[in-house]
Amino acid sequence: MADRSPSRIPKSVLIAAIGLVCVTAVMAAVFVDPRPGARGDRDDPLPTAEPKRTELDPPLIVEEPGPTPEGMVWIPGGWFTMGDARGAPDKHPDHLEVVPEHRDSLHEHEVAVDGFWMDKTEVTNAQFRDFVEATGYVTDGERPRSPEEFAAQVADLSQIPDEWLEPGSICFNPGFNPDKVDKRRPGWVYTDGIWNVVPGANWRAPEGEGSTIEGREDYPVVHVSWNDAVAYCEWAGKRLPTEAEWEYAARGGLEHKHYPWGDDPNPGGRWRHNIWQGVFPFHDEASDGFPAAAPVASFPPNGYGLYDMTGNVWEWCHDWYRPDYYADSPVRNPQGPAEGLDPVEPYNPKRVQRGGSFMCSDTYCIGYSVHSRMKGEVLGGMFHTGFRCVLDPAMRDRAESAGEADQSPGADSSRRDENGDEALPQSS
Ligand SMILES: [Ca+2]
Ligand SMILES: [Ca+2]
Repeated sequence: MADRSPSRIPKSVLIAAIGLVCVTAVMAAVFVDPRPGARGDRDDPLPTAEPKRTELDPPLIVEEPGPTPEGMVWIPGGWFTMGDARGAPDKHPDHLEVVPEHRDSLHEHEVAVDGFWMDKTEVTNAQFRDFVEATGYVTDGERPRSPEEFAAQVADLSQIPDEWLEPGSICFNPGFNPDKVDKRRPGWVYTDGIWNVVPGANWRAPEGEGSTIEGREDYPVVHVSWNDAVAYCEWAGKRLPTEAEWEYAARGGLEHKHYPWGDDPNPGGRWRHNIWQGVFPFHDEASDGFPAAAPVASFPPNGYGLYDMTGNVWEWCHDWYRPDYYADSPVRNPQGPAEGLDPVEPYNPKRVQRGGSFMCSDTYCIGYSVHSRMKGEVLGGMFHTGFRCVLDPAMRDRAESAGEADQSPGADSSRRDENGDEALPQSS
């Protein structure tokens, strides 16, 4: 069923797909940013953020408060400028029109983040397999859907095609017809056969039935929904990073740079992350050595010792997505808005994703800047979407005080608030 007509793919699923690869002019037509200068004219950039870094009470957590957990690094707390008024570094002059999420991140603002530990790498297939074997967890892509799960997206549930309800996930369709791709037409990436829902595709079978993760144990796990990622984090005694934590960590201690290492996309002619070289979606030159996902840590780490913060696979964040969040977010430990709002699908709230993937090219998506924002449907996994976890000192303190009786992974249920969301550092 890999040749399924794109028009039969659930719209919400497709939007999740496109959101990850790049978004369309259709979206830009729907969402017009009201902020002065927000259209991103390179001759009229937004002003950079005024320094507003003050002493905080209590002071930011900077020093590592205990031993470093295995597989993680300590990210010392500090201030940083979130966003980048320069916009994404690309070869696509209209990218702000076709990828409206990039417009959000033009709004530079000063943010303070308390220190935390972060996984050095994206969560791997081997790590996720340990979780599944220990818990029997079934991912969203592996289970049948009920029609009611589409209630927010479809007016008449009786009209839902049967295949929408089958287990499966979204993959790139290498067999798409390039003659039918018309980039001048709004919405081309939705409907030109570039993506397919592949029955049987899931984290165990990334390319669908018959494929396997055998031999790919150190590759990032993919086809995981936001819910799947949160379930793993809970089992591991960790949580997803907030969007601010993710960007702060991705910058590796640098300020006002596009990439974790600086502003040069490939210093000395050597690629430093796994993206798409060439014109998307027609030809990936793979001059970084990888035409698809790469084993984690195949490229040098950033200044904090983190690998693949940009490129390889997209990474889920804790936060709900709203395009206007940067304009009025807390200064310290922002945790995202209380509710998600995707202006393209206001009935279908999304969570934030960061870092771009091996499918992102400088001719279209540019999701691999440290400041680029993206969104994804909570239940939707994809073949280029994964995650990594963080742990903060308060979580570990709680786990240690509660863990005298039970130190098994996932024993710290005290991290959840009354809404079932993870308890995060104090925001102000
Ligand atoms: Ca590549
Ligand atoms: Ca990544």
